[in-house]
Amino acid sequence: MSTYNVEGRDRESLRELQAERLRETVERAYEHVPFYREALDAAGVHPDDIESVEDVQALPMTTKADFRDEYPDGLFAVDDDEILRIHASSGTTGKPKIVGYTDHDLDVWSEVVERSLRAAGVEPGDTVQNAYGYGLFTGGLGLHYGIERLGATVIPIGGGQTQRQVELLRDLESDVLTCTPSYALYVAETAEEMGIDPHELPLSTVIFGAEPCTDPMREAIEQRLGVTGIDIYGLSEIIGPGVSNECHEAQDGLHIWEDHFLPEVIDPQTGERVAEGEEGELVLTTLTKEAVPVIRYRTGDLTTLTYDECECGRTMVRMDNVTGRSDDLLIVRGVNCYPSEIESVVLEFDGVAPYYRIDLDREDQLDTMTLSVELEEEFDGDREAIRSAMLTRLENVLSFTPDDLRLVDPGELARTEVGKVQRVFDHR
Ligand code: DLL
Repeated sequence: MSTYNVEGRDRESLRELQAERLRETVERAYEHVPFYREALDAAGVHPDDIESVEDVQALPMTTKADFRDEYPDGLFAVDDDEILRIHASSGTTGKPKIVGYTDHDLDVWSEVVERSLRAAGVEPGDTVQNAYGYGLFTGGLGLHYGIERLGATVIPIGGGQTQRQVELLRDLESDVLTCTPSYALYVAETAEEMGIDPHELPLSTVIFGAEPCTDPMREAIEQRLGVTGIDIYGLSEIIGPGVSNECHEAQDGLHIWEDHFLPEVIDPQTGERVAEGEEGELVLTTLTKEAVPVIRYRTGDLTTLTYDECECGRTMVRMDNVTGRSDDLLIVRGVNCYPSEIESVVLEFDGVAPYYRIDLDREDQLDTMTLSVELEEEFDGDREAIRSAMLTRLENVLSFTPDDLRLVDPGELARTEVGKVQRVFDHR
């Protein structure tokens, strides 16, 4: 840890640094972003009031709707000529959330991604195949510059071209693959189809993110590719990938790079902070961003925070991996559940492939759910038996069962080669 002192810094001095940076951020937002000046005035807070990190609680929150309302650049705090790059969120509905970066922001971004890669166990000289999409999505370029900054070799292949992807993994002897968790599985599947045993590839690590990944899904990735799976988290509004990352030493939560991002967890209903270790919505404040400083951003992502020191020696807080978002909640005939809960139950069963989809419909004013789950190629058991066992287990764990549970043949459900996987289709 000695070369990376900031990550093992004692919490008292970290909090002092955060307080100083919080004050600067609020000042910047107040001076340069009319939206924030109005919101801060309305909340009766002035930048000079910020004396400690706890004072963040007096600040107003920023929501996704605020980004959309201020489209395209109402939240920018610098002049156009200071913006070196633009990215946008991958949202599928409404206007995209546009973000900009100054030279300094790009530097911070590559620094936090470099840190994330080191935490993942990547070393200078390694070869990293970057299969996140390049373009407005922050995944491709975000990882790219961090990989170069670390001194590793980047293969900027981006998403898609999966056969080529597999050939390059083999021929260029990539040590690390960076991509979404669903795509990592698709790469394994494609390799098998090409007659290449994924375990024979030199690949040792997959750094997956941009989508939720439950524990059974992670196990499937690790087993099928014979790798260590490391979770990377981030979002465009805050910077992109590299807000937090799991360390390979413990693989027990994602360290948030707290010298740049200040986390809180709130009850999504009341907006109040929850106690340490309790689940709630992650709220992030940027501490060093110039172009788009963001105050108390409601990410919608559900997690918990742990301040216990990690066995890796890093003192920075860990967040639990994000398996759900507050707006993913499925309400079917009055019963609430998250897709990730369904995923965890379904993937407990042997012979089930990590591919499923949930279709919600409305018939005669009643909500109905169809759950389709794919079977493995090798499955030779009794379909009816597994179907009824799965229904019982769903009932026991989630207190409800889908109206229709379809076990489908291998390869029947669509695969996502580019972008983020969609598993829930709400036709209501
Ligand atoms: O997905 C940034 C990213 C790129 C992260 C590559 C990791 C790797 P957005 O497109 O703005 O940015 O989407 C952000 O994706 O609020 C989460 O809901 C979800 N998300 C991101 N990382 C994870 C993760 C990128 N590791 C939104 N686990 C976030 C679960 C994740 N969900």
